[in-house]
Amino acid sequence: MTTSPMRTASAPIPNQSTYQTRVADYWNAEENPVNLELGKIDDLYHHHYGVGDADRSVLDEPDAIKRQDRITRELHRLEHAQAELLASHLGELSPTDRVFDAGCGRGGGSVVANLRYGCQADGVTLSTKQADFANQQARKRGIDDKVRYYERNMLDTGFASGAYAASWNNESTMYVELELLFAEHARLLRRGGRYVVITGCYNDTYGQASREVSLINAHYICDIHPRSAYFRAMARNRLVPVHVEDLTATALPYWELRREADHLVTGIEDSFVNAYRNGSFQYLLIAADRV
Ligand code: GPP
Ligand code: MG
Repeated sequence: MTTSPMRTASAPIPNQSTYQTRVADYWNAEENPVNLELGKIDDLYHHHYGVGDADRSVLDEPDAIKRQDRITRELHRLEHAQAELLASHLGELSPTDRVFDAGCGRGGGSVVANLRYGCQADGVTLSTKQADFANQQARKRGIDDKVRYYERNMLDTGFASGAYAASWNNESTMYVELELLFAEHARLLRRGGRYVVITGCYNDTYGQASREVSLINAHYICDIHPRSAYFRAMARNRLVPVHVEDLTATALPYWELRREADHLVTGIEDSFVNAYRNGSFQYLLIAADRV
């Protein structure tokens, strides 16, 4: 007996999950002074934390207004150092190369890459507001012919296969499933291309997610992966690590300073300090070659 396929009423397929829509809502509403006040300094708007030794003498500034300003500048200096560190691992890039910024926020990372290498950059974010803001910044800098931002899903960008010399996630992998993410990076990168991630991950040697890691997840509506998951998912998606760096110790001074910045704190600072100190959480850089 042959049967004919049953016809079902076709339901529209949403292009993003309800979870992703909630994440977009968060970033469309986000206006934390710690992001906007730091970004205003030089129009480099970062959505990640800082690395390196902090100049804590800014806390001793006697003038209250100057003290705030010096703390803001010092935090921005540390965040900028983190962006430069990531960019320094992208490999030899030339102005004809194209790079992909997965989870670009307000756009700072792509601008840093463009200023450093003259390369073209495509950034994606789930947030319309962030994409619009970042494109406006690129126009203001006169680099909008080379640096562009899109409201798109980093797991399914629609960009051309093999078109990218380098790509990265700067603190955005905790919003996605790593297998799906690395499959998309592997598709977009040309053979020999470079992938870089800087991320917070939970430490497998601690066990599972600590209370502090869970608080960070709740704060940002994200799902921090264990360290092991990165290497497993990379190995399955043609991404071979070439450099792995535990940045945890170098990430702490930023948080120890940020938690004293009354004009900038968001309430999550102690969770980061405690998570790093109790060994449950690590700040990691992985650079990998697309083979
Ligand atoms: C946001 O940076 C970063 C994340 C939401 C990812 C979570 C990161 C981990 C390492 C777990 P932001 O600059 O927008 O955050 P904030 O507003 O706190 O400065
Ligand atoms: Mg920030």
